[in-house]
Order: sequence, then structure tokens, then C-alpha cells
Amino acid sequence: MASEPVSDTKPTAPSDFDKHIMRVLRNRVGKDERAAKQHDWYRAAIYALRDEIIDPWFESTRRTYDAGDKRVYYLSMEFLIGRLLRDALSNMGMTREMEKALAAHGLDLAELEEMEPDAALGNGGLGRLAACFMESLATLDIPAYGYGIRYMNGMFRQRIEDGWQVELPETWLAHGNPWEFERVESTYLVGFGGEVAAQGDGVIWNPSEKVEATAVDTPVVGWKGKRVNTLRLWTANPIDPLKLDAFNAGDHLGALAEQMRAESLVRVLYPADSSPSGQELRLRQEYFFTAASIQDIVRRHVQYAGDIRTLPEKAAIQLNDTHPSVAVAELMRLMVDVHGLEFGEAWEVCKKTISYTNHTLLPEALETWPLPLFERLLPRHMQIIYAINSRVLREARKAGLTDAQIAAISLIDESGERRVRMANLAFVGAHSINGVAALHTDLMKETVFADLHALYPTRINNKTNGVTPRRWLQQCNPGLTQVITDAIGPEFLDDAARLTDLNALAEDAALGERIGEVKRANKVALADHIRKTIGIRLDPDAMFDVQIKRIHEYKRQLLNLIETVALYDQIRSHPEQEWVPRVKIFGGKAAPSYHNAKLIIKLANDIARRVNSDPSVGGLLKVVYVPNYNVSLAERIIPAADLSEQISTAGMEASGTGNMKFAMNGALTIGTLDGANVEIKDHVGDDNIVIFGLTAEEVAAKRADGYNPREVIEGSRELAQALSAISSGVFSPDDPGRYEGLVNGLYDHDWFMCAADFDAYAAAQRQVDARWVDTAGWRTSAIRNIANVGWFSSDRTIGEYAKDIWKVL
Ligand code: B1N
Repeated sequence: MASEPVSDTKPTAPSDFDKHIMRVLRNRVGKDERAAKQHDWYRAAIYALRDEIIDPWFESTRRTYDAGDKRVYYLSMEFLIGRLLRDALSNMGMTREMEKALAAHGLDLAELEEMEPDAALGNGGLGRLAACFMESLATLDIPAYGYGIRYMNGMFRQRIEDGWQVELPETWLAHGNPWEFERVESTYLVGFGGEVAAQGDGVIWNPSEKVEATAVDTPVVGWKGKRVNTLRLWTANPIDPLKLDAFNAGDHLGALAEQMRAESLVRVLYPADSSPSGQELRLRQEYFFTAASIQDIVRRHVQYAGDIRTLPEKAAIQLNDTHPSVAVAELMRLMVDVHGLEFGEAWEVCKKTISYTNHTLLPEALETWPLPLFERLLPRHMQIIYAINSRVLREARKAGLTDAQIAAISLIDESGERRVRMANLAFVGAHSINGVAALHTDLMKETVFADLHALYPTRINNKTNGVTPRRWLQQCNPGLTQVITDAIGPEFLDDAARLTDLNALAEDAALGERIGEVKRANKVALADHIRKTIGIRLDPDAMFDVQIKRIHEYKRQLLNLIETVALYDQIRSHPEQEWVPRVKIFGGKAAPSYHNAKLIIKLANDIARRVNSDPSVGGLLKVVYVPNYNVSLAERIIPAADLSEQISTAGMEASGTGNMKFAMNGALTIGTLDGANVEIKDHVGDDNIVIFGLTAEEVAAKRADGYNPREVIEGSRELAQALSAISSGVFSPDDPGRYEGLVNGLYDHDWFMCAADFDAYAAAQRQVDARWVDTAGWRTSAIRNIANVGWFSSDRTIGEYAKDIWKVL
């Protein structure tokens, strides 16, 4: 557990920072300089920095109270934060000071930074977006709380054993977490199960089971330390930790059962990206953190405003996907059952307060819960959902919607086993429903939410995702940041839109040269890291071609691998040609139960083993699978990338955010017209991105018309040969049939259109080769990318949410 800040050790002047670290080392870590190990210094450094953050943190809170400002509440099952030391130092403007202080003791800041475990409380894009948003909220000086779960075990650690993914538990809290503050005074009861009884005019819910939710706060520092907001994560405790009566009666295990039951709520992050697990524990987790958050929000409001009815004036609650959808029912319950509001009045307050972001259209990702399970766990919420449903369906009837439309809008899916539709609940309970990229938002209106959109045509809006340029440019790529500063001055650090000043220098050979040098240095550093960690030697002058993201069939790592095999064949058959040396870098985790995704990881490793040991490719092609891809690895890899692979089946990647990070670091994109790629293309210009393949419309048409992948494969020699090599065991001589099923799947249905897009993809890759050979042209394109992706800063995104949805700017 973190110790409380010791205010009397606070430094009086920045020059005292070194002395302060020494005091902290002594008084809080309990070591003197002679005995201190690296880990002790690491803790002392973080505590000392944290002391600097406390004052602006208190000051930020006070300012919000004094001005009576409206607050933003971002509810998210996931916050994929990564490390905090470098981020906090940089935003506090204390990096140099820390470096100097540590150097005085012979310590290297970079080494200490490496000791910090990643806070991996998220799966991928959705969780990382929440982390970028928290940083931008603080940067834009918007009072905000992030609410989530303090998982004891975050995203699993991935090991690659004999080419297969093996999942190991992740233990980020093993040595304590110096950033967090437990707030025992902010503890709430969260109930489950039981019965609803009549009481006076209303009802009362008597849960059969209760746990305590206690807040654990982490400060979130904005750029230049202007504001420090709070990330409030909930931890769970049994009400009666050791039921003494049971313990005394000798039932030691029974007494511990309560503890285990509570702990299970915060034990582990569900490791599935874009597909809900459907497990009871997951619904319990969702309700646990949502109920605690809503209680906290309502308590804060009523304490200071006195009346729940004014909530929308002081609070904007954003639901990050449907995981906290039950917030709609919980807020209604508190208003109606506890604060005595009339249902209709409460409903208006609810809609004005809540808004919802949708992050995926994949049908398997839309959360629904079996009605009996929901009703058993949350009987009062089930009643409220029925009451909401009857209002909404009556509105739909009045508006003249058809029976089919009404069935589609209903909060209850009656088509099979009855289920509660969390997306519909979030939609009807919110005044704003946003998609995360323009294409995605258009598709939302046409597909999953077509009927709800017909009923409420003004609610759906678009907020294209963004990434924080502090972490994803300044901190991860100081070399590039310096070159840009030298070229256009430091204004872009405060306003990423100013990167467009680089456009005037796009053809400047000297700038191109300097950017080339930085890129090469980043590649050397990555190559070094890869040699040390996995023992593969890479040529820093080869093109680094990178696909790092969760492994999913729609993201089409398989398409990239098939093209890798085809290229391998081509290089061997035509050694006389001038091949561009390439390093294909892959990284990403598969959901533990996702069979094909795990097989794709094995295939990448099988291909790597074979290609890397084949002297006939003469070092022209290398394949690397980087194990345990996470935020910290992304920070190393992205600055070293030349080519960014964003090749999802069009219409399936809601936005993507890795695509923005690569472009911001001067990589060119090869990609489909999917998600935010479409808007990246609009910003950087057609000449500075390589687009290929079917459009979302064409994919839909092909699926509707009966697409025949076998015909396509048989019509493409290169594709057929590559598939036959994979299928027949060329890369898996130890188990020749290993990939037969995977390849047959392409012949038989190919839902993700790998075959349909293969020729276009391979041709696009040869176009990339041609551009690479023109070094000056490539550099100009790289500059155009950096110059024009400032728009994808999460400051712009948050600015739009603040103005259009939250009304706080
Ligand atoms: O959210 C990101 C987008 O950039 C990605 O395109 C999108 O795939 C991602 C259930 C999800 N959508 N849905 C999820 C994650 C966990 C889970 O349990 C769904 N993740 C995304 C940010 O907008």
C-alpha cells in the first residue's frame, strides 16, 4: 500500500529536488544512499515526483468546487495506462531535473523508467483510448474523473513457447504501486441478488449479497501540469472480512469464502478484445464498478447542490462502450427509489446526464445478457429496464414504426432465449451516441442502430478517435520531437494542429535527412532490443514493416503472413531482381480461447523460423514475432517503423488508433479504406499513403452476392502457391497438417476477404517497394504524414466531446 504524502518533506525550491529525493529515500523507502538498490531509488524518485503533483492536484479539485464547474465522468471497464513515470515527469516539466538529480548518484533515469511495470488494465484500443482521453482531459483543463476497476491482475503476460502463445498471470502490483492512494472514506455498498419489496408508495431492493467498493485514486497530470485529474479505480472488500462467528465455529474456509467472493470482482481483467465473455462474473464486474461510480457521482452532486434534479448541469457521464450500460438503470434506481423522483422526471435527468460511445459493429461483440441471469443478479434493475422499455416502445408505436422495427428497438431480444440488449439500453438512456470514426458512425446508422436512429434521428454523432501526442510523439520519440522543434519552433507541443507548419518544409532535403537520421537511430535501438531479448539480428537499413495489435481475423494478420510467404517465394525464384530488404515485425496477443488467433501466432513464428534460417533469401527478408506486445513495447516499436500495416477488412475496424501513432512518428501506412484510415488518407493526401482493397460497400455487396473465394484463389497463382505451401506443411514439417484447417477456411468461406484482397495487397506492397527506393520521395511523404496528423491528437477529440456532448467548453 502506498504511504501518504509527507507534506513537511516537500521541497521549497526546484533546486532542492535532489535533497528531497534523498529525504524520501530515507524516510519513506527506509534506506540510506549507501544501502539503496536500484529499486529503492526507483521508488524514491516516484514518491518525490508525486509530492510535486499533490499541490496542483488539490488545487485543481478546489478550483472545480469553488467555481461550481461541471465535471466529466468517464466510465470504462478498461484503462490501458502503461507506465506513468516518464509521462508524469514530462508533463510536469521535470525530466531534466530528475535526470540531473539521479545522475548525481550515478543513476540513469532511463534505467529506472524500465523498472516500472506497465499498468495493463485493458485489452487494446478501447482501453488505451480511455488512457489517452484522461491525459487530454487534464491537458484541456476539464474537471474529470475516470472510473474503472483496480484489477489485481491486468492483461496476461504472453510468452511464446515453441511458437505458441502461453498466457502467464500479470502481477503489476507485486511490489506495490507508488502512484495510488486508497480512499477508505470513499467506500460504497454494492448489492447483488435478493428481492424487491413494496415500501410505502415505492419499492425497496433487499440484496442477498453485498460487497464494499473502496476508491483507489491515481493522479493524472495534464501537459505542463496545468490540471491534475483523478483516475478512480474501485477495489472490493467483503463487509465482514472474517466472519468471526463462522471462524470461531471452526468454519475457517466458510469465513474466507466472503473474502474470495468479493476479491473475484477485481481479480482479473477479461482478456477478450471485441467479444464479450458472457460469464456471470463479467456482469458482476460491470455492475460492481458502475454502481460504485454512480453512487459516488450522485453523492458528490447531492452533497454540494442539494438536489439530484440539477445533476445534468453539473455532471456528464460518458459510457465507454456498453460495459457500464447498467448505469442507466442504476441512476434511475437511485433517483426513483432513493431520492423519490417520479419516473418520468428521473428519465429526463438520466438522458441529459448520460452519453454513450460505441466501439464496434461486430455482431459477436454486442453485449446481451440472458434475462434469467440478469433478473437473478439485479432484480430491481430488471424491473426498471421493463419500465423504460414500455415507455420507449410506446413512443416507437406512436411514431409509426413497424412491428419489425419495434422488435429491433426493444431492450429485450425475443428472437431466441430472451436476452437484455445492453447497447439498446445505453442508446435509449443517453442523449448522445457516438461512433469513433466517420465511416464507423455512418455504418452505425445503417446497421446495428438503424431502427433506433429512425426513432431518435438526432442522437448519433461522430467523434473520430485521437491519441495523446505527449506520450505518442514527445515522450516516445524525443529525437523526432527535437528535429520538429528545430524546424518549426515549439508551438506544436501545445497545439498538435501546428504540426502543419511542417508542410512548408516537406521537400526540404536537410529536414528529410535529419528525420532519416532519427528514424535510423530509433531502428538501431529497436534492433538492439530485439537482439538482446529474442536473439534475432536485424539490418537497420532494411524497411521495418510493422503490424502490432490484437490478433483477430478481421485485422488480417493472416493476409500479411500469406503475402510474406509469397514474397519469400518471389525472392527465391528471382534472386536476380533488386528486392527491397524488409523486416516484417509482428506483435500482439490472442484471446486465450480464440483458436484461430492462436494458430495465426504459431504460423507467424513458424514462418519466421523457416525464413530467418534460409540463406537463399540473403538477409532480404526477416520475420520477427515480438512477444508480450504492450504499451511500453509500442513506445519502442512505433518510432522505429517505416511502414504501418492497417489492413483490416473494410467496415470491420471501428477506428484504429495505432494507425494514428505510426503516422505521427513518420511511418507510411499501407491500409484499407477502413475506420480512421479513411480520414488519415484525407489528411495526409493520397500520395502519402498506400490504399488498397475492397471498400466497406464492396465487402457488403460481395457477401450479399455470394462470394466464391475458391475461384479467386485459383485465379491468383501467387496466392494459390503461398496457400499450398502453408497448407502442405512447408512451414510446419513437424506437423504438416497444422494449417490445413486454417487454409481450408479461406477456400470455403473467407469471411474476412483475405483472398479477395490478396492481389491488391501484394501489388500495393510492390508499390511500397518502389517508393522506398526513392529515398527523397519517401522522406517527403513521411514529413507530410507527421505534418498532417496533428488533427488526430486526442486533444481535438476531447475538445469535440466537450463542446458537442458534455457542454463543458
Ligand atoms: O476500440 C478502439 C477502436 O480504435 C478499435 O477499432 C476497436 O476495435 C476497439 C469488448 C472491445 N471495440 N470494441 C472493443 C474491447 C473489449 C471488450 O471486452 C469490446 N474494442 C474496440 C477505440 O475506439
